[in-house]
Amino acid sequence: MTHAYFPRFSAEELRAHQEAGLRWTVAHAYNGNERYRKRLQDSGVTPEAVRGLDDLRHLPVTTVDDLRAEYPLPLLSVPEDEVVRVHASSGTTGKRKILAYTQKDIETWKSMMARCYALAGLTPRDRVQIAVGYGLWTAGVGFQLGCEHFGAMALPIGPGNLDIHLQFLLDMQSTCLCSTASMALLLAEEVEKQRLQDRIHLKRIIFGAEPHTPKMRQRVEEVFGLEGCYDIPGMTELYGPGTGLECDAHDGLHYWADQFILEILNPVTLEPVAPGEIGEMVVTTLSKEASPLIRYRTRDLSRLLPDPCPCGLELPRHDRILGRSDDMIIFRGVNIYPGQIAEVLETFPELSSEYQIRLTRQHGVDVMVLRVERHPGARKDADGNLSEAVSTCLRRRLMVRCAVHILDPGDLPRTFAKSKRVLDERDSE
Ligand code: ADP
Ligand code: K
Ligand code: ZN
Repeated sequence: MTHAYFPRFSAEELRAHQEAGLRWTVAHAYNGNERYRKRLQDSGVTPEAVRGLDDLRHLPVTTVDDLRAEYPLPLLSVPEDEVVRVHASSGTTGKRKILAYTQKDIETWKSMMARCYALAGLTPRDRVQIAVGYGLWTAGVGFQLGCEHFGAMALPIGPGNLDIHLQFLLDMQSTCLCSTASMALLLAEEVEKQRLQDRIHLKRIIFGAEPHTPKMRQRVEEVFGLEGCYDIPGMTELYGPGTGLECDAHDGLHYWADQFILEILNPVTLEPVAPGEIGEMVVTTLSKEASPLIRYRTRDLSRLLPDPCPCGLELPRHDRILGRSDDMIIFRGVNIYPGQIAEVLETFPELSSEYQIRLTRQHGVDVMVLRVERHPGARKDADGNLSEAVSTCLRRRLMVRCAVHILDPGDLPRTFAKSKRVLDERDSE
């Protein structure tokens, strides 16, 4: 690991650094953005009153509604001539979010991304095949900038284009792939189909943008014979991809606490959860200029992992992103996250990682149908018993009744981007 990319802070130094960043951010937002100033004033907060991390809880939270209210340049806290670029989110949930960057914001993001490549064990000799979207999205640009800054060779292909990806894997002998888990799976399936495994020398995959399951990872690792897979978190509001990375201990993700404060709050009461419990990730940036975040509710669910990491890196860790609080399905009055269904499916070796949930309403009653693919190695004639067993398990674990249909491997739609796991058609009937 190249230490140049990692700040060596003691716990006290990190705290002092975060407190200085918090004070700077509150004053910057207060002076630069009308809406922030009003929100802070309404909560009785002046910048002078914010001294340290204990004051964080008195600050109002910022939500996606605040972004909508100031569309198209939300949270803007610098004069417009300091803005050098905008990016937008893919809008998985509702209206597109557009966020602005200053030159310094781009530099910060770039070094965060470079740190990710360093933690994943890359060197400037690596060839990095980037298979995520370029353009308005942060994904392609983020991986690209960080890769060049780190000094490895970027192969900017973008998503889709399976033929070009295969050609580059073969001809360029790429050593690292950056993609969504869905795209990695799609490529792995194609490589297997064309029996190209022995001619490809991919060592690592960095994947993000969507949750993935251990099964997806295992399948991809097996096909490519990888040294490691690294989960990368990121969101447009917080620069883009690269706000942390899974390390070689493969137990959670280190996050860049020198760039933002992470709180885990109960999404209903907005109080901090007990250490190690699941809650909503709420972030406060420490040096972001164009669109600073003060207690921004990400809607993503995770938990802090308080124990020191065996890899020795002192930066703190959170668990992988376990889902979005928006993805919650309310089914016959029961709250369920797709991730909980995925966890049940994980326990059946006869099933693959690919599933889809369809919700409809029949005679005023919610109906759920789960479609899941059989594992390529499993027997088809056992489908009847299998669907029965899965259905029983879901009823016991999540208290939902649903019909389970077992499909052949490859029957569900594949995507280059984020897989859509839930089709909610209850309002269209
Ligand atoms: P959106 O998808 O809302 O349009 P973005 O394109 O900015 O917005 O994507 C950010 C979101 O993608 C995160 O809030 C999170 O829900 C999801 N995401 C990003 N990386 C991961 C990851 N490694 N694991 C799980 N989910 C992720
Ligand atoms: K400009
Ligand atoms: Zn670690």
